[in-house]
Amino acid sequence: MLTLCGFAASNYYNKVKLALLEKDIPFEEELVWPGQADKLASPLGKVPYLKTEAGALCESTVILEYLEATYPQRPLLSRDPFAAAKARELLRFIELHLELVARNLYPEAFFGGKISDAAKEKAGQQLEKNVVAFAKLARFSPYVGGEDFTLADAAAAVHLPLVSAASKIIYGRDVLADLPVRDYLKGLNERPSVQKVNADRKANTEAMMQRMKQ
Ligand SMILES: N[C@@H](CCC(=O)N[C@@H](CS)C(=O)NCC(=O)O)C(=O)O
Repeated sequence: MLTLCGFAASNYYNKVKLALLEKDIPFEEELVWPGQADKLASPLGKVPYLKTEAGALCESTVILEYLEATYPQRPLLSRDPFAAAKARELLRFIELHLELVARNLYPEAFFGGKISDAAKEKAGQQLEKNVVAFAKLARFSPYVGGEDFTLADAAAAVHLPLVSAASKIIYGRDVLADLPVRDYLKGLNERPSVQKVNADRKANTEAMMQRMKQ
């Protein structure tokens, strides 16, 4: 049995959870808060990490690739190498060029902290540029890469809402406003996997906020 370790308020955790649910792979969840990670399983102390019979794995995209290679059912990557590479390309853009840049804003946007004006300006400039590039790759027809739900959607479903929310709070403008992200997310919300991930996220976010207050 696979065990997904982390907490359900985490977007990276939810990316993996969504793929597990979409592929209908049996798994258990183990609640691991920041600072509690097993450093042998995840040397940087980050979540998620996945415990498998062969050992533990960290880094969410590596875990997705492992799941895809190990469980061919309900594929989330095309068998066509080029189409599969295009999905990976989108996934990389979403997590590296959008989420990771927007992440600089989270301490102030979501956690009551403060970031410098210089940091806001730098992230803002990078986001503007990267969103234009992302828009050239994304299709939203109806999935982010085209007709099929892929690993790129597992990332988009959890990362894009945070990019929108953080930019709206910090700049007063959603950097993704010119893309059909809202309708796309609405469509995804019809999937039981996405509904489950979102319901668990909401419950866990409340628990996380309580925990941070204490
Ligand atoms: N590149 C990592 C990022 C994971 C990540 O940043 N996880 C956050 C939670 S969303 C975390 O564990 N933060 C705690 C820390 O960095 O100590 C992945 O894709 O798994």
